[in-house]
Amino acid sequence: MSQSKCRVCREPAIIDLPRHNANFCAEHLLQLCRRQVEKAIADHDMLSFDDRILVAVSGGKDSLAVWDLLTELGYRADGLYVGLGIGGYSDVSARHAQRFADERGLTLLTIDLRDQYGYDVPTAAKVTRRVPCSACGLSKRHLFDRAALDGDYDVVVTGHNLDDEAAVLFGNTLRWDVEYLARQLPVLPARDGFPRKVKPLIRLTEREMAAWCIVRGIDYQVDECPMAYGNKHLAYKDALNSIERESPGSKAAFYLEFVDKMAPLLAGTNKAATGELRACDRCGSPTTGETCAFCRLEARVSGHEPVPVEMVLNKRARTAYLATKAAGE
Ligand code: Q46
Ligand code: ZN
Ligand code: ZN
Repeated sequence: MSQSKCRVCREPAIIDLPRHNANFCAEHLLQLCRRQVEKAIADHDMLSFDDRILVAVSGGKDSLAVWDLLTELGYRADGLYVGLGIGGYSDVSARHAQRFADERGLTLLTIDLRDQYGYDVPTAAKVTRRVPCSACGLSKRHLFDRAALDGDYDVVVTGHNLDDEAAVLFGNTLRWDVEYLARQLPVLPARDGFPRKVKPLIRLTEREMAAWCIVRGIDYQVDECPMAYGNKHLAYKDALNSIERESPGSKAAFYLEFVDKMAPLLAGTNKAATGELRACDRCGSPTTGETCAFCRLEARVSGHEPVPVEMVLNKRARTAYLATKAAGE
C-alpha cells in the first residue's frame, strides 16, 4: 500500500481524519486546527483581540492546546490552574501546566484548594457523600468565575472539545433534560456577576487535540483523572465513537447541528438565566440563596482530616488507581 498523502500538499501524511475524508501532514493539520478555532470564534462571536482572557488550565491536552492556539492566533491569554488535591494525578498535572507556561513566558495563576480553602476533592466527596466530580465541578466553576472577576478578565475559556460536548449532549438528550440542553452553548454571556464563558475547541476532536500537542511539542498530562473511572461521560464517548466509526462525521453533525438548529428553539427555557440572584453573604458571588453553594461546601468540609484518593474510589477504580500509582513509583 502506498504511503498516504496530505490532501493539501501531497507530502506524506501523519494523520487520517475520516470525518474530513482526508489525510494531513503536520503543517496542514495545524492549519486545519487553527482554521476550526477561528471559525468557532467567528461563528459564535466568542472573543475579540482586546479581550483579557483567562484559560482554565488542567495540564491535560485540551486546555494546553487551547491556550497555545489562542496565543498563536494573537489573543492575550493568561492561565489559571486549580490544585484539586487528587493525589499524584494533581501533582503531575500541576507540573505540566507550570512547565508549559514557563517555557512560553506565559502567566499562570494558581489556586490550591487545600492550602487556600482547607479541603481537597477526595475529602469533599467523602464528607458530602456525593460523587467527586460534583464537588470538583462546583469548586472549579466558582474559583474560575471569581478569579476572572477579581482579575478583571473579560472572559473564561475552557478546553471542552467536540467529543466532550457531544458526550454531554448525548447524556442530556437521553434524559431529555431540557434545562441542561438549553444551557449547553458554546458561549455563555456574562450576566449578574458571572463572566462570559466560551469553548473555542467545539469543532475539534480529542484525537486532533492530541495530535496538535504532539506536533507542537506540548508535554501534557496523559492519564485520566482517577475519579473519572466508570463515569457515564466516558461511556457516552465510547458509544459516540462506535457510531462515528460506522458513519464518519456523525459526531460533529450531532453536536454542531444541535447548536445551529436546536439550541435557538430552546432559548428562554434556561431557568438559571432568568432566576433572581443576590450576593452571597460570605463571598459576594451571585447566588439564588443567602450563601452560595461553594461557601456552603467550604463551611462543611474545610479543616476535615484529608481523605486519600483511594478511599473514595469504588473497588475497580481503586485497583486501577493503585496499579498506576505503583507503576509510577
Ligand atoms: S478532575 Fe474533577 Fe474531572 Fe476528576 S474529579 Fe471529576 S470533574 S474527573 S474534568
Ligand atoms: Zn500538507
Ligand atoms: Zn459564597
